[in-house]
Amino acid sequence: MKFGVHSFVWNDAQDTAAIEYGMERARVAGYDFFELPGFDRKRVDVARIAKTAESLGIELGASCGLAPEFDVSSDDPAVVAAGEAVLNEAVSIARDVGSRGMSGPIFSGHQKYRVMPTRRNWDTSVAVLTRVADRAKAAGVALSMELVNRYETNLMNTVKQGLAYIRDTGSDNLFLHIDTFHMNIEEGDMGQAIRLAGGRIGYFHVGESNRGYLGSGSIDFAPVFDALVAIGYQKVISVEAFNTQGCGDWLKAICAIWRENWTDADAFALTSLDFMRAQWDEAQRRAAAYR
Ligand SMILES: [Mn+2]
Repeated sequence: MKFGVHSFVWNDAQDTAAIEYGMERARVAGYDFFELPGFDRKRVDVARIAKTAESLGIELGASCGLAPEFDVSSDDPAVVAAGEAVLNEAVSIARDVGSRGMSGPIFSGHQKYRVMPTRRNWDTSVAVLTRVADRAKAAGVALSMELVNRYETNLMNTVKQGLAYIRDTGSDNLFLHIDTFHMNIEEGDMGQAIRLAGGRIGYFHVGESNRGYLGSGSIDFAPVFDALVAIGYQKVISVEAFNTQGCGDWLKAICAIWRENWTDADAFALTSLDFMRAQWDEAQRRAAAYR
């Protein structure tokens, strides 16, 4: 299993130096995979970070979220077009850093909505992601939509809804990016949700219920890892967490990062990798007893 870590564990990853620092610390901690957030290509030397990743022997993954002015489910066609352009740029960055995938909450604005989603919002979003998934396929990039909780989108929050959305696109290059922090709010049974998603899982985030140290919250991870083993999941499992320096003010507000859950990023990275490896190994051993 490939284990990854989000760049926000160390910093906001918005320039070349910040990204290289995070990548190096991730490699030292023992990770195989490093997740990048969306960034402005003018501030980041994309070719250089691709080369650095290669020399460190760490795989890069790309992700992004959409601010309200780039909401691809909007009723305003100008906002939808702006959002589609952001997604196309994110796919091209993913290709150029050598990432095999691009993930994140990319099907709507990443925000707390105060209105019900409409059929038109859904259809608008589906039409955009159908096109973006096609372009991503041509670029060799698999597109994964992160199912986030009700406070961060209104369009869909569960695996069942995500699968219906993928069916509506008809795409074979659109997958689900699922996250234990969000599932803990939205799914009645995380193991069943993972089994339902099955081969459509493109990317997986491990986050504790309080976004703090893994094991310090209320999530029961054993059924989660049992389900990942049961479906034969073979992609990447990444820990996602933020410190208050780890993301900009906009994302801090969206994700309600109001206090430090931990301060030593390197220690957080090390213990998270140990935790995920132990959970994975224990799930393998439990499964082996019934083979
Ligand atoms: Mn996540």
